[in-house]
Amino acid sequence: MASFILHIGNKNYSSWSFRGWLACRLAGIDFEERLIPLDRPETAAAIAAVSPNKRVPCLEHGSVRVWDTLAIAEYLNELRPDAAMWPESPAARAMARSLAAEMHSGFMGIRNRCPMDIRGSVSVPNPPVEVAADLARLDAAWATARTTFGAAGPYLFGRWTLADVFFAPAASRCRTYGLPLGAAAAAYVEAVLSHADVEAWSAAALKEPWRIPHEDAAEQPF
Ligand SMILES: N[C@@H](CCC(=O)N[C@@H](CS)C(=O)NCC(=O)O)C(=O)O
Repeated sequence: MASFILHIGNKNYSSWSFRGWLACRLAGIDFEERLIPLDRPETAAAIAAVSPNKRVPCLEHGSVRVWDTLAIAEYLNELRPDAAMWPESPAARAMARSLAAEMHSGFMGIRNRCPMDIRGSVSVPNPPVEVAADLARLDAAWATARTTFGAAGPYLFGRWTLADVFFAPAASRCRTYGLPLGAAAAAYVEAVLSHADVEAWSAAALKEPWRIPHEDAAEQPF
């Protein structure tokens, strides 16, 4: 039995579970995933039984419970220093942590208006102002990381790190909603969506039977 258990929500809809799962993959741990379908009568009790804050993802490691994706990322980074989950240099690491924290606490326009729906596909070429503002910030943030630290590869800090993990659901939303992006941001989104772990999660999302209509891209009022 794996010593780590990651409790997650639906792969199609749960953007935080997506980040937690990608962090476990980046850490290189052997983990069992336990999926709790969201938005059903039994969901709240099922999550409360495994997660102190009644949210997923929650990582179980022996008697240790780690909830919230930032805490999961930092816990795994401490346990697995060889996985180099953050960039090497303090300056790059500071930027990577700032970006992950910014994603964690911000981008409410895109998060509220464009729920993650991996299997969805719509076209929103003229997004509402709050989504457009978030896209402009994503474009600038990604460009700063890429031009300052990204020369060695296609990701924000060259190789795949936790910073990319935190933006993976944003990249997925860019594809689902056909959001307008500059060339550099579009290339970064493509690189993220082509990462093997992102492809594996997305493929599993496509096979899920559950639907949450109010979270579907096609149901959003654009
Ligand atoms: N800040 C938390 C957010 C976790 C969160 O909001 N998770 C959602 C799913 S994406 C959840 O558990 N919702 C509970 C429910 O739908 O009943 C984190 O970083 O993990």
